[in-house]
Amino acid sequence: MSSILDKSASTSTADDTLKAKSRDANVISGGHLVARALKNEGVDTIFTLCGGHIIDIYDGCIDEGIRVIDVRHEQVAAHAADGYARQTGKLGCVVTTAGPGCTNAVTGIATAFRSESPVLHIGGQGAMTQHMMGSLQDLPHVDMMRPITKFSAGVRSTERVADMVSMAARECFAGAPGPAYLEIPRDILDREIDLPKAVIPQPGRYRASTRSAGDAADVEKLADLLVHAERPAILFGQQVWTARAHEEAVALLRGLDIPGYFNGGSRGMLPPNDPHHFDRTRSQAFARADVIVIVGTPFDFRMGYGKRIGRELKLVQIDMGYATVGRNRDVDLGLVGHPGAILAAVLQAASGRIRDDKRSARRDWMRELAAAEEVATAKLMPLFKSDAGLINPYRVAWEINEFLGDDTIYIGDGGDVVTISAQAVRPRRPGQWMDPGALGSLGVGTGFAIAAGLAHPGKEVLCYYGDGAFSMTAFDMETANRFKVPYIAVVGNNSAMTQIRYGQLAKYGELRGNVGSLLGDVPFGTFANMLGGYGEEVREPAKIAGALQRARESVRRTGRSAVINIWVDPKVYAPGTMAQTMYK
Ligand SMILES: Cc1ncc(C[n+]2csc(CCOP(=O)(O)OP(=O)(O)O)c2C)c(N)n1
Ligand SMILES: [Mg+2]
Repeated sequence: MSSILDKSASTSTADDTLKAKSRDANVISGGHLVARALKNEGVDTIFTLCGGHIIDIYDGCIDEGIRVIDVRHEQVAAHAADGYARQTGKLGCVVTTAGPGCTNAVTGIATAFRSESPVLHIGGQGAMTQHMMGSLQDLPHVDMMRPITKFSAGVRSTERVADMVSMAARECFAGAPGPAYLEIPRDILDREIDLPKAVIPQPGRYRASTRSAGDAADVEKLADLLVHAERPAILFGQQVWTARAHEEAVALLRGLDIPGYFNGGSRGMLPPNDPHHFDRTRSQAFARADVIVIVGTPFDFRMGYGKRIGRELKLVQIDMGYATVGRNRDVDLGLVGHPGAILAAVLQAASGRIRDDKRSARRDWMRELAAAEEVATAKLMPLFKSDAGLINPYRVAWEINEFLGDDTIYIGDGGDVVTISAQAVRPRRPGQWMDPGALGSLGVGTGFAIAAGLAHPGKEVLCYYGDGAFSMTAFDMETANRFKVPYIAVVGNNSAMTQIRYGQLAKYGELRGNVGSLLGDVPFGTFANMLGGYGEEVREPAKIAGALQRARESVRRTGRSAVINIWVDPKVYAPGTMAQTMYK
């Protein structure tokens, strides 16, 4: 397709021709100091949507070789920065202009906040010389962002720009990770100062290690508990992946013969067929266990605030955040620190101490749970294999799981169709599951897909959307195509906001229950065609597998994202929706 713009001058910051400097090497501007500090922090990519306030940061990124990924909506930029942090284990960075640039990014930053994802949000602001005068797009950004970040501040001088970027980055990793916001006024970004006057923290010299194993006495206590347990179980949460503690976690499960359960980003830490991997029997295990260890996930609504865990057992909580341990639920033992350091220390302290009778008791325990897992799977099988004329969303979930490759990163973005998919989809490797987390934000998928593709160019990316969620951010599929990170989008289309509609129908009946939650019938496959990619409408269950294959081949061949729009039965609901457990 021809373009009305001459794009022969590369837009890529990796292009050396752009780097020819015309500036005096002894002076540096605020925008260039931002880029220098980001580079020192190991940031190789920023996600952004342009605005006059922030263009000097882009210019600095050219000098530092930082990739600038420009999207069509700041929400996507923020989700992508969050997704990039999740996929790389490093600081994610989103740069927005003042006012609406910042407000549009709020959902992405809030999502990172509830998911404890380290994201630095740098925002523009009117010039200091126009402070409080009503400049274009002026808003109290720092105050607005404070409750949804770990740190929110404004930069007051060009000399301190790099220093404050480093300060904000450090705050992102203090305790449980999370986002930070930094506002930089336009004149501070544009001003040039003598290089020696700039405070520029050096790489590796402004942050201490986060690998603290906590209190050694408590590590011993936990080792003792696990050595003597007959029916232990461990639940691993998002933090275990965020902190890249998966190897230590797996070593502990195997070394001490303990069944493992996984939620959020820790799904995929063990392959589905591993004897220590369990996913259908968590409530059974929690009801019968004698020791439960919760690692890196809070007692929030997803855990029933801890209320459903029995009182007769020993409950241990390990978390990176001091304030999370013991919140909502008393625990018998709490440990604060890096989950990998703690779990490695516990394994070492417990190794070789498990008596044979205890070991055989827990092997029986694992056999009992494995048998219960099989029963649970057999119960779901008729739904997974459903041939119903109107496609059952359980069948879609099953087909997607069958389709996943060893390297596919799976992203879920939607209501009931995606909740249902969690019962079937089992990512094959660590880091290959992405969900919004506790904020439950619809619209994360497109940004996450872009981030996953950029972080792992060799991996396949599949995002399963509800039709409601897809329409929120899908236009940035163009961004994915433009930056050569095409992905497979699958839409479970029930022409409704089904997860909400169910509760309305249950409470208000057919006559009054359909307000605000019905959507039009949109053939989303054509959306992919518009962007030069493959699209297909699927209306029969037997045709799902072939359509997914065609999408895979087309993405590989054309470098354009594909959309498989699967029309699903609007009357099939997720179990949690029918029990309305998310509100309990
Ligand atoms: C940004 C945002 N707005 C509103 C909601 C409330 N909400 C939760 S599920 C849902 C319906 C989603 O519809 P769809 O993506 O089509 O999935 P379905 O439930 O229909 O399978 C809505 C609106 C939300 N979670 N996030
Ligand atoms: Mg829907």
